[in-house]
Amino acid sequence: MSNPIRVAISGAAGQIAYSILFRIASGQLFGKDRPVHLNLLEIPQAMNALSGVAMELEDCAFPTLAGLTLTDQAEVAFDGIHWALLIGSRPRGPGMERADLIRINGPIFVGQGKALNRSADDVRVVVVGNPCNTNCLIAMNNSDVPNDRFSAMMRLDQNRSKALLAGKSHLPITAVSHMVVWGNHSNRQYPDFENARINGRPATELITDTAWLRESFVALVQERGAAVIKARGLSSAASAANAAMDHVTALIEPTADNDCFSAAVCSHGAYGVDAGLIFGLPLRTRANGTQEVVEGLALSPWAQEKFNIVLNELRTERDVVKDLL
Ligand code: NAX
Repeated sequence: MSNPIRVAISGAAGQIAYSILFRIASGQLFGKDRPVHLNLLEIPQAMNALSGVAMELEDCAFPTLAGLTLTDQAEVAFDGIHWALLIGSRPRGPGMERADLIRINGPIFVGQGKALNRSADDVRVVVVGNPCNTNCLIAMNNSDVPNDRFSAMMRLDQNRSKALLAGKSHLPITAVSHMVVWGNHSNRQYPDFENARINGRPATELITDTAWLRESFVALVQERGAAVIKARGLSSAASAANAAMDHVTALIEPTADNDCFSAAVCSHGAYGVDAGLIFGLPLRTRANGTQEVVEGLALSPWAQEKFNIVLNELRTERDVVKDLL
């Protein structure tokens, strides 16, 4: 077996971590022939719970699990790592506004951004903890790690969108491609059914119910997280962990010729998005493992209006944390 790949996971005693750690440790993400060393980061109050998670990981006797490091210090967790999955953050409490959440979580990502300077040269940083786009913006701006190594997760939104379009058209998930979710992982995101394809054809040719697409579909995707909380009493965890696996895989494996995927990355100005914002964009991974933005997708005036709403939301979030950048 080769040298272990070192993966840091923050919020490692939380719900999403509980769904992803065992899949990574079992070799499902980086391969059955690639040992993995997990650096598990938590806050001091959760270290005891984390020790229980570590016991369970050990008790699985995964051949690919080369070792575990448990810590409440980001500098320790990020030392020499190849991947950082930043899942940990404070949840939104009752009566808390989005701006409050941004201000509470922002400082965490200042410290973690600086600590990422200890990671390996080829590190990739994936932010899942909410508000993930702006947390990613803060970490990126406080780190010497190159901007193109940072991304925030829109994949759950992409997967939710695909499942809905497949269900509506009575076709398998694999029939849906080019599912772009623009902007922010928030309820102002715009899941772009106009550019989606089903069996290679525009989705709007197979699903002709425009009212459903514009009103029901968009709102269902935007509000899906809230619907899960309402039904389950807890936020999406297994599906979020699954999306994080898909997100990492999409960054590693070349994208199929006839597709693209959605992730929030540092804008270079495509589609009129301010350079430097962490914005959900259509991406492709090249054969050499780097990403390119798919340019030239058309937005109807109706779609452009949705796009502008989420762009303005992210500009506002950036303004709220400007002293942290
Ligand atoms: P949990 O509350 O179960 O777990 C979060 C964990 O993070 C806790 O164990 C907590 O102690 C830890 N934590 C808090 N501050 C930390 C810090 N400074 N360093 C290290 N660990 C820290 O939440 P969970 O359900 O696992 O969700 C985690 C985050 O993912 C939340 O912010 C949630 O909103 C976000 N989500 C993001 C999604 C996305 O698509 N981007 C979807 C799912 C999820 O809502």
